[in-house]
Amino acid sequence: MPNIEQKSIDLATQEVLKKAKEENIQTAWDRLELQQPQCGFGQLGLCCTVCNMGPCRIDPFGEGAKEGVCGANADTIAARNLARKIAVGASAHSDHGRDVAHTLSLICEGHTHDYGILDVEKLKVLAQEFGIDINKPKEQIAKELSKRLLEEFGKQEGELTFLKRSPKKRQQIWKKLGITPRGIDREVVELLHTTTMGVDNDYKNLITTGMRCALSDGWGGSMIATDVQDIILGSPQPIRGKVNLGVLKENYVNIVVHGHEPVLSEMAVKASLDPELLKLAKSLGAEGINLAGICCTANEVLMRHGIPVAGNFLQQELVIITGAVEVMMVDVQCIMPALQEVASCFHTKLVTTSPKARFPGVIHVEFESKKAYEVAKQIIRLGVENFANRKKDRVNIPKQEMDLVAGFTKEVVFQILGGRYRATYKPLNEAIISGRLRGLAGVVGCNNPKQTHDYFHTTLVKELIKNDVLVLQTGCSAIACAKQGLLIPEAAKIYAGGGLQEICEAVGIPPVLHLGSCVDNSRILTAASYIIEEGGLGEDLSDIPAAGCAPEWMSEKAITIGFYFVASGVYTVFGASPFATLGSQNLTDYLTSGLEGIVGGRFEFCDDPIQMAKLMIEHIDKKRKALNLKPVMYEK
Ligand code: XCC
Ligand code: SF4
Repeated sequence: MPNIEQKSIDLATQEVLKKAKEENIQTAWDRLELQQPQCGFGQLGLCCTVCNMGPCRIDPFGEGAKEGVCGANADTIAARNLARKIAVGASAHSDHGRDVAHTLSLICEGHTHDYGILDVEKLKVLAQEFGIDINKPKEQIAKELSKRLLEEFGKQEGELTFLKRSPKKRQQIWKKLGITPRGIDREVVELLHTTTMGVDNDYKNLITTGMRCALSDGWGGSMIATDVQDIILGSPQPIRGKVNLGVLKENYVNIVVHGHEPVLSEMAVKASLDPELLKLAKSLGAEGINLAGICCTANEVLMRHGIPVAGNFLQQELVIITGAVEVMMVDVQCIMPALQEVASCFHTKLVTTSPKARFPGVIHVEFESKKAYEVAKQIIRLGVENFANRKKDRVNIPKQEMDLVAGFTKEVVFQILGGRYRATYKPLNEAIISGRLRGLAGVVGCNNPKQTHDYFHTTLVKELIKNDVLVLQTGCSAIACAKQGLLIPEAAKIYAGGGLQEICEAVGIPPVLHLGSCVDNSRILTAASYIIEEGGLGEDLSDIPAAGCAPEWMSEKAITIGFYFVASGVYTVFGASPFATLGSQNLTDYLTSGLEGIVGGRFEFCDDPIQMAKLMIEHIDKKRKALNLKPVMYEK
């Protein structure tokens, strides 16, 4: 049994885990132990439940069956299982994108007055990408744009509009391979179709179809989510915030938002400032209402409002176990079913809001864009009224809280880097060309109790910045590094190499830039395209001295993100188990080497954070060499 220090490096997490143990409350770490040993066939990707002749399993090493009842072998079964995960991950982020685009259409039809068009510039940029005339009132532009955006989901032919953002050469590679996504829903459905019994039996072809589906998320659904959220909620700007369980306040009504879609959390921000609710809170003995977030929706309200982040994925149960949370309101994705039981050990009210994501017996207040503010107010009122039920003797809020700076986007990052009047990537490109910066890394993804919580993210990122690699982050990974103080400008002096330090000091940025939630990985794709457009670093995304990594991933969404990065030409390292492909050596070889000659990117599986950094740096150096760039200025 791992001790508490092996479960997490985060002191606040350790403290609450001790409390959970004393009070006999189960967390994900305990349930992981109860699952031991986990199913070996599942771990190898060799369990097939696709049809009712099964379930079948392949014994790759012993004397057991090498084929399922239908004759499917290890390669087919492992690739099919993986393809299904890509489809599910894409459906999650893209369905989120659809809901946001739908909200935009409600705004311009006058069906909701709780949101507006806050970034008119961005609205116009998008409209132009879709060939919409922008010489008309913004509502009219938005109306046409939302229609076109929603059509991207159901399109049957042609190609997704945002693909045009990528370098010409990349578009040609996709065309040649036949992986240019046509419509978002179409790619998900087609991929699922190919995985049913007796359709695609070629593991390589399954991966090809999988890449097309993943691209439809990265350059489609997720990109729509990010960009339309910026339009209707405002584009983030660099902003200070605080992170970790210490952001909960003893004398306040604590409301926690958890999930993914900021159309809900944004309203919670507004409602938490409602004078009527504040008055009620005070009349019930609280000093005020304190809103905090968990997971990606936390990143959204942090990026736009500086709302504190209570923690990342593995802290969702712990935030309740502090005993200080009146309401946790959730929408979709990454919400552990266990929350219901944990909440029942305390006064905390768990409130579901999405018709897509309910728990039996849990309070459900359905969120509707048409009466968004009203719904948010109703939920926060539940919290305020629940304050009196808090058991003071069961409250333990850890002290740990850390400052951070977030709110970087593809637009502002590089404005800050020097383009005072116009967003330009010149200073960034020059920094890489001159060797002041070695390159860029995207470090993203979840937590997983199989790995020491936050240890992989933070160890990897420290090693990268030490070697003058500027790190771009999203999701729970960004929260992990923020907790360890890596997202403040001062971190450069302590952790960064000489070149990165000079840049951070000159422009006042942290060595690790927080770009937002997981749909905002699409910001990284667009930023990379701008880098190529600026010039001097090759012609294709695969030429850039850059690498990606999801060191503590758990969600299917992470797999989809990995695939759209790889299919866009990025070398991408995954920690923990290698997607359960191990049972098929052919598939594993294809993902980790075969793909490079085809799409320019490939996967790497690695379970040591220092080694991950080493591999990423090696790749970055390889790309620097191919571009004939000067040696890195401050070689370690
Ligand atoms: Fe979920 Fe997005 Fe993963 Fe965190 S990083 S555990 S997906 S909240 Ni997206
Ligand atoms: Fe078994 Fe083939 Fe059916 Fe899968 S599809 S369960 S391998 S018979």
